[in-house]
Amino acid sequence: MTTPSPPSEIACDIFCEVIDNFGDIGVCWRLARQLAAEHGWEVRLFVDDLKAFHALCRDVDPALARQEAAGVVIEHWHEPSRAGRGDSVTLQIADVVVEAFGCELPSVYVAAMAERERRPVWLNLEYLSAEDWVADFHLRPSPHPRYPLVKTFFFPGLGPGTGGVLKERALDAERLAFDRDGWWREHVGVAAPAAESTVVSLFAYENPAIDGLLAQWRDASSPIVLLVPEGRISGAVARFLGVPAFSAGASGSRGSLRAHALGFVEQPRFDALLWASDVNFVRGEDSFVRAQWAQKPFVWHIYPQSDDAHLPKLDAALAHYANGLPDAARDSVARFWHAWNGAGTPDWADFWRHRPLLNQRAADWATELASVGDLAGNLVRHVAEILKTQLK
Ligand code: TRH
Repeated sequence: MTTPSPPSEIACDIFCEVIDNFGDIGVCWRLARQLAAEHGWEVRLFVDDLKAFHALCRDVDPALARQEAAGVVIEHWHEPSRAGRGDSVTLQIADVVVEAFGCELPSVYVAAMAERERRPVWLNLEYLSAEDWVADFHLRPSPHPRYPLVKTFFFPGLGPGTGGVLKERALDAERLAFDRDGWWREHVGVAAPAAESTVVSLFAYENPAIDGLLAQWRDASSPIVLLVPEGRISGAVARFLGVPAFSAGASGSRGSLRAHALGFVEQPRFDALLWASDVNFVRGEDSFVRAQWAQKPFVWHIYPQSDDAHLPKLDAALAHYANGLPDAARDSVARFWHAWNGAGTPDWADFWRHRPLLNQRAADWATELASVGDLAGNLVRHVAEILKTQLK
């Protein structure tokens, strides 16, 4: 019997089902690009909703069954029983199979995985949670009930012992080289605001707390400049400004508040919005992570779940992020985040009076988070270990 040699180039298939919004494809697309660009993997990304994908990458044509972008092969995954163009005989099975967020792999694909000479490394990439239990469950194996296959849970997280979160190698260098003035002229069409203004970016779901917050910004003692990417909260901003819509290119003022609506940009350009602002309102999973790498104070609108299952996750994130702050500032961040997520009324002045501490904490926290290692690198290391043991 011949011993299979290690693959010279790792082939990886990532399966992504878009539940809603942009987070599922946002995370998968970022991971796929990073595995291809930084680790030299041959990546295929199977996605069931190419329209959501097109918003993040304009090169993706929703009409095509198969295409390539940023060094990643993209397959429109439209038939649940099939994956890719092959049938069950010619189906190509990758060395590494990533099932994102518990989506169900096509049954023919799983059957073919079991028949492959060298069994693929099968990972279930879970949603990010900062809760303590995550470290215990990260990398736990789950044997398949029928096939000789083992699926391993890969848990992103904010603490040691988890899979970490995605971070590109060049991200910090790009942030440090960021041309703020140029960005303002190109993307907002005005000069960058003077230092006495506070620039707020607002990426959020519909939120009943927004009306009160907009009123506080209107009445603020110094200028507030609000940047609103077109999306689910735009309608509320339009109502506050008394205009029919707040779409890309629009702007309006009330009192101390000046608001600009921005178009939805491709994913690699999203970070610049965070770098251009003094405080970032973010949501879901991927923008929440990017706000942490931006090293600016931020407010998280967590993805709401039934039975308020998201609230312990919000508190778990706070326990990490706000941990290094003095008590008064920590309590104020917690109050503001809770209020933005439905518990209480946000008090902007109470939150923003801690600005210097929040700036410092944002930088310190990014260093702490980086010590967990970036998710793509952690995943590649795990796969290398498994492949090594398979060869023994
Ligand atoms: O869009 P989100 O709310 O995504 C999700 C989904 O709802 C998902 O089902 C849920 O499970 C998950 O959250 C927790 O938020 P998120 O994760 O921040 O994804 C938004 C993506 O959109 C992110 O990759 C940044 C990107 N983006 C751009 O590329 N350009 C833009 O202009 C903006 C505003 C965002």
